Amino acid sequence: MDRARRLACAVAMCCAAAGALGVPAAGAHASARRAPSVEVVASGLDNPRGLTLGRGVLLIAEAGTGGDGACVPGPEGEVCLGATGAVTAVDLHGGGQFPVLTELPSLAPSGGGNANGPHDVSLDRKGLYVLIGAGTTPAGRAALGPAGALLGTLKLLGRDGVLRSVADLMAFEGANDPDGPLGGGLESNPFGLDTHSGGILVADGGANDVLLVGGGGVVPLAVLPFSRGVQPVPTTVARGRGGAIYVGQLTGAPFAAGAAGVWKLLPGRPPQLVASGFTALTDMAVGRDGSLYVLQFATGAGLEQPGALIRVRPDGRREELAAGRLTAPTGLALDRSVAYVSDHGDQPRSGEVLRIPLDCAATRRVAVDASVAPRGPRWQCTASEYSSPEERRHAGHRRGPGGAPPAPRRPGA
Ligand SMILES: [Ca+2]
Repeated sequence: MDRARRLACAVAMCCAAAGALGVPAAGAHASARRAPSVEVVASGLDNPRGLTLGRGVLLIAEAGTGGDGACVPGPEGEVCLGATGAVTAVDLHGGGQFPVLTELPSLAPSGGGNANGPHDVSLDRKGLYVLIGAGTTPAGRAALGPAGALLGTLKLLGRDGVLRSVADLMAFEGANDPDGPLGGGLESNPFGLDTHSGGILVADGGANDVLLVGGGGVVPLAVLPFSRGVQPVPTTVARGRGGAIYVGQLTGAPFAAGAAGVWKLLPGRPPQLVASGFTALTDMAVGRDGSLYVLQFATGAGLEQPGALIRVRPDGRREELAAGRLTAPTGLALDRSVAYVSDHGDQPRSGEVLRIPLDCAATRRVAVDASVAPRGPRWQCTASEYSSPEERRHAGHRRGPGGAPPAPRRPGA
């Protein structure tokens, strides 16, 4: 089994048997445009995962490389504990990487790839939240002793520098097992975090549920439905306009191309599939214009590389950014005109974070579904779809959508 597939199984924990969601597969790429200029802003990372932006700083969760501590069975064999998980910061103005948190728990097989450990980070007014994965059972964590006690938890590094406990998600799984009636088993591997207003959201890939954390408690919001025997694993959760909650998924083995979807959670109703045709989502974010950016760990069946970053416009059009440039990407953060992506996210020591321009002209159209594919003989960026006036000028934009000249502006209009 290749490393991509191993990571997916580490996230999914014992993915269920063969089968796939009955949704359209990703179709042909078209309209290649000029290559985007992708930059490496951080390197030498150990299994880099989720990202968050502070003022001039990018924070990176590193799942570590495991270690020579106690060992427990994992989905691909034995995994061993080490204090190699970390949160690393990158100074986006002055450059340089420096540690923010070190010696966090990490579980990994021999070699240190596909680790489970710090999986996501998020900032709010209280400080830095750190979501620590596990990829094991409550009994497995207990067998690791005190050194493994932070696996499967959410911590908060307060502005006073003190690391506090927010929630014990492994304990919640052990006591409640929300997907138990579906046969999901007792496992926890929290992977995705969102701390925007309205409460803290966690996507637990091992437990197959989305959780709301707050008020000293944990509330299960949703268990994604199984389909044809496949356990769809929620890996990412993000809030959209109006407080809507979106959940992205990594499907189970055999990881059919185009089988992953984005679901919208609705109070008191089953999750609603709102976008389909994706492959193995690891992160997701909502842009300033309401576009949804989804990060695919892979593009091919069986998690064949490369990965992909797809922008889904509010009108359904899809574009791929940095096409062909990503390898096993695992984390995404959006700034005004760029995306930051954790790349080689299943690798020890060779993980990177890339800066990718959101320039509309640097993307290529992705025809995923005839019902949402752009129409007309030629797709063209509209003036408002460039991420900055500089990009608009650079692309030489002079005409409106469909080749029509833009409406003249009246002074004072
Ligand atoms: Ca469960």
